[in-house]
Amino acid sequence: MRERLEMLKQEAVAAISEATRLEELRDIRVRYLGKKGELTSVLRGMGSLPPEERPVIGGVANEVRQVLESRLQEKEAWLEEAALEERLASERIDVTLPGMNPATGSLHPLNLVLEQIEDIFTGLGFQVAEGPEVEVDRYNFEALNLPKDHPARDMQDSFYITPEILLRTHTSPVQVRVMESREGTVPIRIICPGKVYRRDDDDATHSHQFTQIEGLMVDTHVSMSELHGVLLAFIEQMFGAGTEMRLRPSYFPFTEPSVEVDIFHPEKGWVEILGAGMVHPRVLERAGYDPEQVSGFAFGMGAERIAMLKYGIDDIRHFYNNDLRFLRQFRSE
Ligand code: FA5
Repeated sequence: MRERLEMLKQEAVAAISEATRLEELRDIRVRYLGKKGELTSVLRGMGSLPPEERPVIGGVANEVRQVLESRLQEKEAWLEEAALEERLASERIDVTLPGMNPATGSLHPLNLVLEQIEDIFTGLGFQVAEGPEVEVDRYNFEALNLPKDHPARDMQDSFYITPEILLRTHTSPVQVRVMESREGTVPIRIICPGKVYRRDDDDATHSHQFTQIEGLMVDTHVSMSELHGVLLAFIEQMFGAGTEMRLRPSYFPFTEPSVEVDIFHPEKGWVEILGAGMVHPRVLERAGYDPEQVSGFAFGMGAERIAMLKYGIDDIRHFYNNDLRFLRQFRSE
């Protein structure tokens, strides 16, 4: 039995020293020292020994167990250390290598301008509202004092989906939607940015799809001078203090009086940027407001026109072509 133990020890020690992975050590431990391991099974056979030999063999077996334990532990520590070294070597980072520059995107110039416009108007106490791009005729025209046979419908050539549904031709229907939702209460101060669609022929300054920002203020004593003041505050913040603005008489069925607003551009001269006016009493009335009690102004500006003036862009089609050479010029860094 002593020889068996001796052999077992040699075998196990050799296996431990040959092991190259921690899992192998775990298997060796189970094989020799585990409950069903070989050393245990040798010890189980001790019952058949004469009583005087049992302590001697027991001592030898214990010694074998201790030797194997300590060899296993040593090897385990060594393998762990080696694994750590290997990981450190493979994960080494060279902090002196030049960095990689991730490609960053930037805001589209139109969004850049829309954000600035929203910032300016929220600073003046306006809230941002939204409305659908697919609109019903009633909101796009009728509630704006443009009945079906009104000649001024020709001012905005439309994309109809059905006789009653169309792509909105301007953001003015949002005026009506907001007034209806406020149910006769004041004050209302909103702007509404969004896409609009017209059967216009595309050229350097016109597009069949473009962006408008509607503005609406309704309160007990709103007059043309408030409209003038708000627009001038906007224009000076957008184009710089001292920028000149002029109001030209114009016509919109939903405002009375109506104006068109131009600003003076050092190279282009006077340029129209928006239409505006005092909300027509009939529009107020249809949206649930008493024109004897409240009044309001409204305006609708073309965002592309503003961006073109601000950044010196000569063709509206640049906004929609996704040419990176154009878009990269608006990176803010
Ligand atoms: C309107 O659309 C009115 N709803 C504006 C309004 C609102 C007036 C509230 C009164 C009260 P107009 O059709 O003029 O008006 O368009 C307004 C602005 O949109 C124009 O000044 C111009 O800047 C821009 N715009 C008009 N048509 C085009 C187009 N095809 N391409 C690009 N911008 C356009």
